[in-house]
Amino acid sequence: MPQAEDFYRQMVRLRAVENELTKLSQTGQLRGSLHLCQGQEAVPAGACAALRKDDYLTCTYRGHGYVLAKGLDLDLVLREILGKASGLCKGKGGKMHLFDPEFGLLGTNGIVGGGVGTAVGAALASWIDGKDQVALTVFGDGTLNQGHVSECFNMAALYKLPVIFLCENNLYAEMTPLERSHGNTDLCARVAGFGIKTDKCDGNDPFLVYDAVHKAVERARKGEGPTFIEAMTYRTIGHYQADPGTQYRTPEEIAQWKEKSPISKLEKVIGNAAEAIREEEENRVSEAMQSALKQPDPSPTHALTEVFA
Ligand SMILES: Cc1ncc(C[n+]2csc(CCOP(=O)(O)OP(=O)(O)O)c2C)c(N)n1
Ligand SMILES: [Mg+2]
Repeated sequence: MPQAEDFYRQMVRLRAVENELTKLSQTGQLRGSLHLCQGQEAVPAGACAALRKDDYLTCTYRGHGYVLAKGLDLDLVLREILGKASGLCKGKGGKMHLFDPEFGLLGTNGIVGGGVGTAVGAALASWIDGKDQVALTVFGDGTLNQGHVSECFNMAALYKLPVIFLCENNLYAEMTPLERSHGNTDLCARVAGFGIKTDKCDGNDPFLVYDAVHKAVERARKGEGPTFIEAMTYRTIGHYQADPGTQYRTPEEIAQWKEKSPISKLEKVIGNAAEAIREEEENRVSEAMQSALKQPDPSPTHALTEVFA
Protein backbone atom coordinates (compact mmCIF):
# COMPACT_ATOMS: atom_id res chain seq x y z
CA MET A 1 0.00 0.00 0.00
CA PRO A 2 1.55 3.33 -1.04
CA GLN A 3 2.04 6.06 1.57
CA ALA A 4 0.40 9.49 1.63
CA GLU A 5 3.68 11.05 0.38
CA ASP A 6 3.71 8.76 -2.68
CA PHE A 7 0.17 9.72 -3.63
CA TYR A 8 0.90 13.38 -3.00
CA ARG A 9 4.00 13.24 -5.20
CA GLN A 10 2.01 11.72 -8.08
CA MET A 11 -0.74 14.31 -7.77
CA VAL A 12 1.51 17.38 -7.57
CA ARG A 13 3.60 16.07 -10.49
CA LEU A 14 0.42 15.84 -12.53
CA ARG A 15 -0.69 19.32 -11.46
CA ALA A 16 2.74 20.72 -12.35
CA VAL A 17 2.55 19.11 -15.81
CA GLU A 18 -0.89 20.62 -16.34
CA ASN A 19 0.23 24.08 -15.24
CA GLU A 20 3.14 23.93 -17.71
CA LEU A 21 0.86 22.71 -20.52
CA THR A 22 -1.62 25.49 -19.79
CA LYS A 23 1.11 28.12 -20.17
CA LEU A 24 2.21 26.61 -23.48
CA SER A 25 -1.36 26.43 -24.75
CA GLN A 26 -1.97 30.06 -23.83
CA THR A 27 1.17 31.21 -25.66
CA GLY A 28 0.40 29.11 -28.74
CA GLN A 29 3.39 26.80 -28.23
CA LEU A 30 1.03 23.85 -27.75
CA ARG A 31 -1.66 23.51 -30.38
CA GLY A 32 -4.93 21.65 -30.34
CA SER A 33 -7.31 20.75 -27.55
CA LEU A 34 -6.06 20.48 -24.00
CA HIS A 35 -8.21 18.45 -21.61
CA LEU A 36 -6.99 18.70 -18.04
CA CYS A 37 -8.02 16.84 -14.91
CA GLN A 38 -7.52 19.36 -12.11
CA GLY A 39 -9.48 18.23 -9.08
CA GLN A 40 -9.52 14.61 -10.29
CA GLU A 41 -5.86 13.76 -9.57
CA ALA A 42 -6.61 11.20 -6.86
CA VAL A 43 -8.19 8.77 -9.33
CA PRO A 44 -5.08 8.15 -11.49
CA ALA A 45 -2.79 8.21 -8.44
CA GLY A 46 -4.87 5.67 -6.52
CA ALA A 47 -5.78 3.44 -9.46
CA CYS A 48 -2.32 3.01 -10.98
CA ALA A 49 -0.79 2.16 -7.61
CA ALA A 50 -2.95 -0.99 -7.65
CA LEU A 51 -1.70 -2.14 -11.08
CA ARG A 52 1.36 -4.12 -12.12
CA LYS A 53 3.64 -2.77 -14.83
CA ASP A 54 2.40 -5.44 -17.27
CA ASP A 55 -1.31 -4.88 -16.58
CA TYR A 56 -3.12 -3.26 -19.49
CA LEU A 57 -4.41 0.29 -19.35
CA THR A 58 -6.53 2.40 -21.68
CA CYS A 59 -7.56 5.96 -20.93
CA THR A 60 -9.23 9.04 -22.34
CA TYR A 61 -8.06 12.42 -23.63
CA ARG A 62 -7.67 13.27 -19.90
CA GLY A 63 -5.37 10.28 -19.40
CA HIS A 64 -1.86 11.75 -19.07
CA GLY A 65 -2.05 11.40 -15.26
CA TYR A 66 -2.59 7.64 -15.57
CA VAL A 67 0.30 7.38 -18.01
CA LEU A 68 2.66 9.07 -15.56
CA ALA A 69 1.33 7.19 -12.53
CA LYS A 70 1.77 3.89 -14.42
CA GLY A 71 5.50 4.67 -14.40
CA LEU A 72 6.20 5.99 -17.88
CA ASP A 73 9.15 8.32 -18.25
CA LEU A 74 8.28 12.00 -17.75
CA ASP A 75 10.67 13.24 -20.47
CA LEU A 76 9.32 10.82 -23.08
CA VAL A 77 5.72 11.70 -22.26
CA LEU A 78 6.23 15.47 -22.34
CA ARG A 79 8.17 15.25 -25.60
CA GLU A 80 5.34 13.22 -27.12
CA ILE A 81 2.72 15.70 -25.94
CA LEU A 82 4.74 18.44 -27.69
CA GLY A 83 4.96 16.28 -30.84
CA LYS A 84 8.75 15.95 -30.74
CA ALA A 85 10.76 13.33 -32.65
CA SER A 86 12.30 12.03 -29.40
CA GLY A 87 8.85 11.53 -27.81
CA LEU A 88 7.28 8.28 -26.63
CA CYS A 89 5.75 7.64 -30.08
CA LYS A 90 8.29 9.69 -32.07
CA GLY A 91 5.95 12.66 -32.05
CA LYS A 92 3.30 10.92 -34.11
CA GLY A 93 0.78 10.28 -31.35
CA GLY A 94 0.56 13.42 -29.26
CA LYS A 95 -1.42 13.74 -26.08
CA MET A 96 -4.43 11.73 -27.25
CA HIS A 97 -2.40 8.76 -28.53
CA LEU A 98 0.17 8.03 -25.85
CA PHE A 99 1.03 4.35 -26.30
CA ASP A 100 3.63 1.97 -24.87
CA PRO A 101 3.10 -1.81 -24.84
CA GLU A 102 6.06 -2.29 -22.47
CA PHE A 103 3.95 -0.64 -19.76
CA GLY A 104 0.69 -2.24 -20.93
CA LEU A 105 -0.41 1.18 -22.13
CA LEU A 106 -2.81 0.59 -25.02
CA GLY A 107 -3.48 4.23 -25.58
CA THR A 108 -4.97 7.46 -24.41
CA ASN A 109 -7.88 8.15 -26.75
CA GLY A 110 -9.79 11.09 -28.17
CA ILE A 111 -12.86 9.00 -28.99
CA VAL A 112 -15.33 8.82 -26.09
CA GLY A 113 -15.35 5.15 -25.06
CA GLY A 114 -12.65 4.35 -27.62
CA GLY A 115 -10.45 2.59 -25.10
CA VAL A 116 -13.19 0.43 -23.58
CA GLY A 117 -13.32 -2.12 -26.39
CA THR A 118 -9.51 -2.23 -26.56
CA ALA A 119 -9.32 -3.08 -22.84
CA VAL A 120 -11.99 -5.77 -23.12
CA GLY A 121 -10.05 -7.21 -26.07
CA ALA A 122 -6.81 -7.18 -24.05
CA ALA A 123 -8.60 -8.90 -21.15
CA LEU A 124 -9.99 -11.52 -23.54
CA ALA A 125 -6.48 -12.16 -24.92
CA SER A 126 -5.06 -12.48 -21.39
CA TRP A 127 -7.80 -15.00 -20.51
CA ILE A 128 -7.35 -17.04 -23.72
CA ASP A 129 -3.56 -17.12 -23.24
CA GLY A 130 -3.94 -18.25 -19.61
CA LYS A 131 -2.08 -15.18 -18.31
CA ASP A 132 -2.90 -13.26 -15.16
CA GLN A 133 -2.66 -9.73 -16.57
CA VAL A 134 -5.72 -7.60 -15.97
CA ALA A 135 -6.94 -4.65 -18.03
CA LEU A 136 -8.11 -1.37 -16.56
CA THR A 137 -10.05 1.08 -18.68
CA VAL A 138 -10.85 4.61 -17.51
CA PHE A 139 -13.71 6.68 -18.85
CA GLY A 140 -16.19 9.36 -17.81
CA ASP A 141 -19.84 9.27 -16.75
CA GLY A 142 -21.00 10.39 -20.21
CA THR A 143 -19.28 7.38 -21.78
CA LEU A 144 -21.92 5.05 -20.36
CA ASN A 145 -24.25 6.32 -23.07
CA GLN A 146 -22.06 5.03 -25.91
CA GLY A 147 -23.73 1.99 -27.48
CA HIS A 148 -20.65 -0.16 -27.86
CA VAL A 149 -19.78 0.31 -24.19
CA SER A 150 -22.94 -1.66 -23.34
CA GLU A 151 -21.74 -4.43 -25.66
CA CYS A 152 -18.41 -4.41 -23.85
CA PHE A 153 -20.12 -4.71 -20.44
CA ASN A 154 -22.17 -7.65 -21.68
CA MET A 155 -19.22 -9.49 -23.16
CA ALA A 156 -17.01 -8.92 -20.10
CA ALA A 157 -19.76 -10.23 -17.81
CA LEU A 158 -20.55 -13.20 -20.04
CA TYR A 159 -16.95 -14.43 -20.23
CA LYS A 160 -15.97 -13.20 -16.73
CA LEU A 161 -13.10 -11.25 -18.27
CA PRO A 162 -10.31 -9.77 -16.11
CA VAL A 163 -11.24 -6.16 -16.77
CA ILE A 164 -11.84 -3.22 -14.44
CA PHE A 165 -14.17 -0.51 -15.69
CA LEU A 166 -13.15 2.65 -13.84
CA CYS A 167 -15.66 5.45 -14.31
CA GLU A 168 -14.63 8.96 -13.28
CA ASN A 169 -18.01 10.43 -12.47
CA ASN A 170 -17.31 14.17 -12.55
CA LEU A 171 -21.04 14.92 -12.96
CA TYR A 172 -20.72 16.43 -16.45
CA ALA A 173 -20.10 15.29 -20.01
CA GLU A 174 -18.60 18.36 -21.63
CA MET A 175 -21.15 20.99 -20.55
CA THR A 176 -24.10 18.61 -19.98
CA PRO A 177 -24.98 17.64 -16.41
CA LEU A 178 -25.54 13.98 -15.61
CA GLU A 179 -29.30 14.30 -15.08
CA ARG A 180 -29.76 15.83 -18.56
CA SER A 181 -28.30 12.82 -20.35
CA HIS A 182 -28.93 9.70 -18.21
CA GLY A 183 -32.37 8.12 -17.83
CA ASN A 184 -31.07 6.54 -14.63
CA THR A 185 -28.34 8.54 -12.87
CA ASP A 186 -27.49 5.59 -10.61
CA LEU A 187 -24.58 4.42 -12.75
CA CYS A 188 -23.75 1.40 -10.58
CA ALA A 189 -27.36 0.18 -10.86
CA ARG A 190 -27.22 0.49 -14.63
CA VAL A 191 -24.03 -1.55 -14.92
CA ALA A 192 -25.13 -4.10 -12.30
CA GLY A 193 -27.93 -4.93 -14.74
CA PHE A 194 -25.31 -6.53 -16.98
CA GLY A 195 -24.32 -8.93 -14.21
CA ILE A 196 -21.17 -6.98 -13.30
CA LYS A 197 -20.05 -6.43 -9.71
CA THR A 198 -20.08 -2.72 -8.90
CA ASP A 199 -18.38 -0.52 -6.34
CA LYS A 200 -18.59 3.20 -5.62
CA CYS A 201 -15.89 5.29 -3.96
CA ASP A 202 -14.82 8.82 -3.13
CA GLY A 203 -12.68 9.61 -6.16
CA ASN A 204 -11.03 12.50 -4.34
CA ASP A 205 -9.35 10.16 -1.86
CA PRO A 206 -6.43 8.23 -3.40
CA PHE A 207 -6.49 5.66 -0.58
CA LEU A 208 -10.14 4.79 -1.25
CA VAL A 209 -9.57 4.65 -5.01
CA TYR A 210 -6.58 2.37 -4.40
CA ASP A 211 -8.66 0.09 -2.15
CA ALA A 212 -11.48 -0.21 -4.69
CA VAL A 213 -9.16 -0.87 -7.64
CA HIS A 214 -6.96 -3.24 -5.62
CA LYS A 215 -10.00 -5.37 -4.70
CA ALA A 216 -11.19 -5.37 -8.31
CA VAL A 217 -7.73 -6.39 -9.55
CA GLU A 218 -7.58 -9.28 -7.05
CA ARG A 219 -10.99 -10.53 -8.21
CA ALA A 220 -10.01 -10.24 -11.85
CA ARG A 221 -6.70 -12.09 -11.36
CA LYS A 222 -8.54 -14.92 -9.57
CA GLY A 223 -10.86 -15.32 -12.56
CA GLU A 224 -13.87 -13.87 -10.74
CA GLY A 225 -14.64 -11.44 -13.55
CA PRO A 226 -15.06 -7.74 -14.17
CA THR A 227 -15.79 -4.91 -11.71
CA PHE A 228 -17.28 -1.51 -12.44
CA ILE A 229 -16.02 1.22 -10.10
CA GLU A 230 -17.71 4.60 -9.95
CA ALA A 231 -15.23 7.13 -8.54
CA MET A 232 -17.04 10.33 -7.56
CA THR A 233 -14.98 13.38 -8.45
CA TYR A 234 -15.11 16.80 -10.11
CA ARG A 235 -12.99 18.77 -12.54
CA THR A 236 -12.48 22.17 -10.98
CA ILE A 237 -11.56 23.69 -14.37
CA GLY A 238 -13.37 23.69 -17.72
CA HIS A 239 -13.85 20.69 -20.01
CA TYR A 240 -10.97 21.90 -22.21
CA GLN A 241 -8.81 24.99 -22.62
CA ALA A 242 -11.52 27.07 -24.35
CA ASP A 243 -14.20 26.36 -21.72
CA PRO A 244 -14.11 28.56 -18.60
CA GLY A 245 -16.32 25.94 -16.93
CA THR A 246 -18.49 28.59 -15.31
CA GLN A 247 -21.45 28.93 -17.68
CA TYR A 248 -23.15 25.68 -16.72
CA ARG A 249 -21.98 25.37 -13.10
CA THR A 250 -22.54 27.73 -10.20
CA PRO A 251 -19.61 29.43 -8.40
CA GLU A 252 -20.88 27.78 -5.17
CA GLU A 253 -20.68 24.30 -6.67
CA ILE A 254 -17.15 24.87 -7.95
CA ALA A 255 -16.02 26.36 -4.62
CA GLN A 256 -17.49 23.41 -2.69
CA TRP A 257 -15.53 20.92 -4.77
CA LYS A 258 -12.33 23.00 -4.61
CA GLU A 259 -12.50 22.54 -0.86
CA LYS A 260 -12.56 18.80 -1.44
CA SER A 261 -9.55 18.94 -3.78
CA PRO A 262 -7.46 15.81 -3.21
CA ILE A 263 -4.18 17.75 -3.27
CA SER A 264 -5.11 20.19 -0.52
CA LYS A 265 -6.76 17.41 1.52
CA LEU A 266 -3.56 15.37 1.49
CA GLU A 267 -1.45 18.44 2.24
CA LYS A 268 -3.21 18.63 5.60
CA VAL A 269 -2.32 14.98 6.31
CA ILE A 270 1.34 15.27 5.31
CA GLY A 271 2.05 18.63 6.93
CA ASN A 272 5.47 20.27 6.53
CA ALA A 273 6.93 17.66 4.18
CA ALA A 274 4.40 18.61 1.48
CA GLU A 275 6.12 21.83 0.42
CA ALA A 276 9.46 20.15 -0.28
CA ILE A 277 7.79 17.40 -2.33
CA ARG A 278 5.80 19.93 -4.33
CA GLU A 279 8.85 22.10 -5.06
CA GLU A 280 10.87 19.07 -6.08
CA GLU A 281 8.19 17.96 -8.54
CA GLU A 282 7.62 21.46 -9.92
CA ASN A 283 11.36 21.87 -10.60
CA ARG A 284 11.61 18.43 -12.15
CA VAL A 285 8.64 19.05 -14.45
CA SER A 286 9.82 22.53 -15.40
CA GLU A 287 13.29 21.19 -16.34
CA ALA A 288 11.77 18.32 -18.32
CA MET A 289 9.51 20.76 -20.18
CA GLN A 290 12.38 23.13 -21.01
CA SER A 291 14.35 20.21 -22.36
CA ALA A 292 11.32 18.95 -24.34
CA LEU A 293 10.80 22.35 -25.95
CA LYS A 294 14.36 22.26 -27.31
CA GLN A 295 13.90 18.88 -29.00
CA PRO A 296 13.62 18.71 -32.81
CA ASP A 297 10.29 18.16 -34.53
CA PRO A 298 9.88 14.95 -36.55
CA SER A 299 11.22 15.15 -40.06
CA PRO A 300 8.53 15.23 -42.79
CA THR A 301 10.36 12.31 -44.42
CA HIS A 302 9.20 10.11 -41.49
CA ALA A 303 5.53 11.02 -41.89
CA LEU A 304 4.69 7.74 -43.62
CA THR A 305 6.91 5.37 -41.61
CA GLU A 306 5.48 3.31 -38.72
CA VAL A 307 1.89 4.18 -39.60
CA PHE A 308 -0.85 1.81 -40.74
CA ALA A 309 -2.89 4.21 -42.84
C1 LIG B 1 -17.45 9.27 -30.05
C2 LIG B 1 -17.32 10.69 -29.57
N1 LIG B 1 -18.43 11.45 -29.43
C3 LIG B 1 -18.34 12.72 -28.98
C4 LIG B 1 -17.10 13.26 -28.68
C5 LIG B 1 -17.01 14.69 -28.15
N2 LIG B 1 -16.74 14.66 -26.69
C6 LIG B 1 -15.50 14.81 -26.21
S1 LIG B 1 -15.46 14.68 -24.55
C7 LIG B 1 -17.11 14.42 -24.44
C8 LIG B 1 -17.79 14.23 -23.11
C9 LIG B 1 -17.45 12.95 -22.43
O1 LIG B 1 -17.89 13.02 -21.10
P1 LIG B 1 -17.46 11.99 -20.00
O2 LIG B 1 -17.48 10.62 -20.56
O3 LIG B 1 -18.27 12.25 -18.80
O4 LIG B 1 -15.91 12.35 -19.73
P2 LIG B 1 -15.26 13.66 -19.08
O5 LIG B 1 -14.91 14.56 -20.25
O6 LIG B 1 -16.24 14.28 -18.17
O7 LIG B 1 -14.02 13.19 -18.39
C10 LIG B 1 -17.69 14.44 -25.70
C11 LIG B 1 -19.13 14.26 -25.96
C12 LIG B 1 -15.97 12.44 -28.84
N3 LIG B 1 -14.74 12.87 -28.54
N4 LIG B 1 -16.10 11.15 -29.25
MG1 LIG C 1 -17.80 13.40 -17.10
